[in-house]
Amino acid sequence: MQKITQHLVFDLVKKEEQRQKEMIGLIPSENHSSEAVRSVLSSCLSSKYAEGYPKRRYYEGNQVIDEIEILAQDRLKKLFGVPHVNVQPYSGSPANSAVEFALLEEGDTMMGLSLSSGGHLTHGHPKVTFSGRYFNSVQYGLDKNARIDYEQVRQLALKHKPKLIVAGTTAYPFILDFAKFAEIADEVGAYLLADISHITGLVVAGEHPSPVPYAHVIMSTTHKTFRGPRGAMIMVTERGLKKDADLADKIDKAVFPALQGGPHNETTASIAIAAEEASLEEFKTYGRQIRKNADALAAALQKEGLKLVGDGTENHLLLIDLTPFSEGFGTQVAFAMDVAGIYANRNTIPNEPCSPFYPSGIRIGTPLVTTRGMKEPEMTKIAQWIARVVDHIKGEQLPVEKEQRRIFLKEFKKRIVKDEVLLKIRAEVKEVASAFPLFTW
Ligand code: DSN
Repeated sequence: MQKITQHLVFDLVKKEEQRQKEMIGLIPSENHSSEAVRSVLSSCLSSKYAEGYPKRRYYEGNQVIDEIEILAQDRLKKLFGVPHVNVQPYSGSPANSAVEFALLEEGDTMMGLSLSSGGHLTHGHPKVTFSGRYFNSVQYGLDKNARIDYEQVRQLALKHKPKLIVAGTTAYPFILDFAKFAEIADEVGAYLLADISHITGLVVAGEHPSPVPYAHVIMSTTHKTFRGPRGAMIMVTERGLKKDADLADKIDKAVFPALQGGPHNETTASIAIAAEEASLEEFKTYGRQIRKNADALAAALQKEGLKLVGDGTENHLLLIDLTPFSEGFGTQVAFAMDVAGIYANRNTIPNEPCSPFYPSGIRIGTPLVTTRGMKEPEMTKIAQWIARVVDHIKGEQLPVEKEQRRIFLKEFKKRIVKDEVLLKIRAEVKEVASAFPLFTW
């Protein structure tokens, strides 16, 4: 008889849980979710096929699933004040692809913030993505203060007459001016899609202006600041229905049957739970603390002598500019921080002088640590640890030649996992982090 080795997987899950508890997570797009959200994810709901929409399914036995999906839709409609929500997209990229598929024909023009300026692949990144290959993609960028260049957006829109403008970011530390985007979209008759995946929790908590009065369609993942399961939702606003009475129907048909099959009911149910959690007063406190922590972290990093893109943050996210140390230093710093017990990701900075593969920045954010209950004093400690890591490896220059870089980084990685200074910081991080459960709200 074949030996059952399921315990190997369970052991690895435990190991990952331990890693998360002992380390400090600063990836701004990640979050820990509540016990309720997580328990529904492993329920019997995943055993059911429910292709279609409530009351219009292609499989029998969906009476309860219908109730669940309607509950999720109703809670989100109320929370955001929108007339239509689709909760079936598997995640953010499929959701943006569905919006694009619904609103554009092949070859139509769309506009989005370029990836290197803090946009997203699905916002029209050329050549390698669906949005960049099947549509005529025009990318806008930032001004000299690292903020979205709204005048450039306007000029490009007037010139290229896009059918769709995307307002959304993944590495941008400032408030998005949805009113300005709407003004430009109206001027050229374009649909405005707000991709608020990173900031949904801040919008709900009143810590970032809402796109609801301005956008026609709003897309968000549900696992970032919203703190739900890995999934996504597409909302159609009153303004959207006014522009196009068929908008909701177009979006629904693009999600299913155009791009997806059966919805993940367990995800739908946990989105319903997350929507209720987000409607509570505590969630406002959570959003406020994300912001306070981000400001505290920014101030402490600057006090340690580290440079931030835009000199700080207006949301949950910060970009450390490492060019004062060396160009392309982000990779080494991200590796070394990970050894020191703090995980983040390397990222390009505006006008990146090196390359997207060896960028000069580190992207960090406060949603994860705030969910754990950390506050301003911990932000000061985190900034000091990061500064110690950077100071310790600051001579580790990336070679110029491509093959040399690969060899250097391989050697560097091998060397730093045993580095005593970094391992000492790791022990300090572990002591502090272990005192904070993963989810405290
Ligand atoms: N991968 C996400 C992020 O890290 O920002 C965006 O989809």
